[in-house]
Amino acid sequence: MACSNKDPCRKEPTCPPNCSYVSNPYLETMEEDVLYHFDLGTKTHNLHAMFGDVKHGMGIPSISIMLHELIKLLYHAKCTDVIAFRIGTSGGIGLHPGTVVISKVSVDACFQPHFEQNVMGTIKLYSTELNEGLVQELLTCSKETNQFDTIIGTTLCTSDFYEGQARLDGAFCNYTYEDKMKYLKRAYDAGVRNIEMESSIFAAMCNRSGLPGAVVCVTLLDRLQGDQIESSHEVLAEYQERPQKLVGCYIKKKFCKM
Ligand code: R2B
Ligand code: URA
Repeated sequence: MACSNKDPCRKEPTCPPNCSYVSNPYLETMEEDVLYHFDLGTKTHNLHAMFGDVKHGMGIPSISIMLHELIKLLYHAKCTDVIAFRIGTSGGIGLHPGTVVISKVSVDACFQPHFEQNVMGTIKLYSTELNEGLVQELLTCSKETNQFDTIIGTTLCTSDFYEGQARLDGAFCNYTYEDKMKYLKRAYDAGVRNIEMESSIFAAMCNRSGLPGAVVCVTLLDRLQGDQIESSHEVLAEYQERPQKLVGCYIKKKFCKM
């Protein structure tokens, strides 16, 4: 990579270190980088100590912890008019891989539209319906950009990638191919078009907090055809950009009016 800086009074930029996600040699030449909108800076804060170990995991427990703290952060920061998006990947049911699903509701393994929260041994049920207006606005965006297939559907949220999603390729499997297909077909008949692992608690916590929320996930495979994710790295990388593109388009349209 060629790094050139014509101003002799300024330090020569060095190429970004390997581990970096940024691609800007000038960052290395700055005495301080103030992240204005976060009210953080490289001189005033030890960003590595504060955030160096940030790695959100997968599934309901991880997103639940993150959302608790995010919702409190919004409160302390006195944020208003916030919209929450869960974007990510999923397994499709009866869809071409690469299809983006905007969830109208997240259902549990029995196709019920609620999340069961066990609080001190007592089960509380919270609705997992998603914001209808947001769903329609996102679909309109997808029609306007018209870059990939996008549908509205019900999303099945599970606590496990293998048995929880009726896969035949886990470490354990004490059901048959026929059982799997019967379950996935029942899911399809109940309106389920994709399966992932975070939407139920996301929807429940959005509803409890009053945050309008949307779940937008791309499908990586059609579960009626198989269990293994076999597309190439390049294809999967492109698929994974699709929910970001759709939500990015919504944000631009809604908040960047010229
Ligand atoms: C979708 O993909 C992940 C599992 O591979 C999980 O986080 C999810 O919801
Ligand atoms: N994520 C899931 O949870 N399931 C899949 O099949 C693919 C991605």
